[in-house]
Amino acid sequence: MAHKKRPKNRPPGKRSSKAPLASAAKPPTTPDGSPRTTNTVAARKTVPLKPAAAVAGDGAASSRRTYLIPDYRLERPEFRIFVAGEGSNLEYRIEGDLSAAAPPIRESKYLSRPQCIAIYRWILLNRRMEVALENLYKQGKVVGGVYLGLGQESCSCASAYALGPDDWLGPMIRNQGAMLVRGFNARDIMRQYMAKGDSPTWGRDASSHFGDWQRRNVCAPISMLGELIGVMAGVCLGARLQGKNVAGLTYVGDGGQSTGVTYESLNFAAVQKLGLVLIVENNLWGYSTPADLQFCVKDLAERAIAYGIPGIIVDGTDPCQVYDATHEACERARRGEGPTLIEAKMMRMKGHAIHDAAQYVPAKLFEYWRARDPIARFENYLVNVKRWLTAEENHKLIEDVERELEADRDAAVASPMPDPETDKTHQGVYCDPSCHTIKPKYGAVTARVREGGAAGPKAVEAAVHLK
Ligand SMILES: Cc1ncc(C[n+]2csc(CCOP(=O)(O)OP(=O)(O)O)c2C)c(N)n1
Ligand SMILES: [Mg+2]
Repeated sequence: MAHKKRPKNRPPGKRSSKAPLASAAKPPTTPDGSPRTTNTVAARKTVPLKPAAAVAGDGAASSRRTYLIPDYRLERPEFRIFVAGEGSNLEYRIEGDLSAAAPPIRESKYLSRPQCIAIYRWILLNRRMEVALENLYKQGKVVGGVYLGLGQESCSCASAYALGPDDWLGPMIRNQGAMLVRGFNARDIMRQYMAKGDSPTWGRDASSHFGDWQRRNVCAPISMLGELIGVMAGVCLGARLQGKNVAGLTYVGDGGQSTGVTYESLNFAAVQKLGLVLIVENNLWGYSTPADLQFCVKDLAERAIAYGIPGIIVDGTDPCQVYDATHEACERARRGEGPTLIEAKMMRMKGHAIHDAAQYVPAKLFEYWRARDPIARFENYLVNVKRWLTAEENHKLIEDVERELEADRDAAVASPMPDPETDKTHQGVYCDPSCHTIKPKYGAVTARVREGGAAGPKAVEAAVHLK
């Protein structure tokens, strides 16, 4: 890791007054009053997000530093997956303590009762829609594959819920819950999977590969892992050129974050102080590769240190933690203070796609995360812990979601396939100057014209390039 330069006028060993006093080297000591489970740790006090700043030691140890990465989790599981056996007996095994009871939901600093209930509803709808999609696939009605976010619904829904009307979303294929929150309906998502003629892309593309840059501020998912990060950084830059700082929320997996474009895009966003909010969805698997074979850092949030931006860890199955971290990151983005990296730890509870039975995953790992199911835990929180929903209200809410979903599914199934006579699938692939105008969304574009006008590179730059 590159060493930070010491400000010229500060003697070695003197701590910067800007450096946070809390050191990551010290274990957290302040319980927040939440009940503990066996390996539940007291949550560190949440602190306003600042770039992961170095805390230098004194005297001779001044070259050693530790960094502050807030961790909102109420549980820090310690286990590792490793390869064992040989030849055809090769398998993944798991080592560590998997016996702890599930942690409680962490109380949100910002969410009100109706907001929590709204998020709960989105999470339920997300889950029920994916169950319906799985059934449609098994009935042979889906064209192509189905990619599910089972176990990750809290992360998708609660993060998108933190966006404001002028902010932007760049979902990945597992973030269908985020698309629901941003205003797409389950009917359209199901039509899209079945390649129906009235689906958002008229049957031209499969799965959740569609967006809406005109009304909902949503960029379509991009399959090439990491590429959305640069696109969302560009969205934030575009808005900035129009005089507005917006938050651009996107996601990348534990596997996808290893790509070069992740580094390039995040570094660009950091240097330009763009409002990118990147959630690294560490769901422990990238295809059949366990996270332990994908990277060596303990927590992916640590990567933020190298970009000079805030990094934060949340339990991705806890909607309150996800919301709080995303909300804080979005506020930072809107203040023009730059990007944030949020690592959401959770588990992909299905295979990579519906055709993958995930037999390579140790059964004990599924058991462990099944006990941390986002819906069951949030339901318990709302009904039994906070008493914000009575059993009857909860029952009614679930019934409403199911009724809505069934109507959406029936309508999607009844939708026509693309009609060869009026087929639109070949349209809208390329823009030509006559097809539409793209107007600035937030204001007139203002770009600084450098001295001497835009008449080519300065002599000194040209000289550098010619070397
Ligand atoms: C640049 C790039 N390399 C490889 C792939 C093929 N690929 C698609 S999904 C995937 C695994 C992704 O794992 P992860 O990023 O952890 O996301 P998850 O599926 O777990 O949500 C791979 C390797 C791709 N789409 N893009
Ligand atoms: Mg993954």
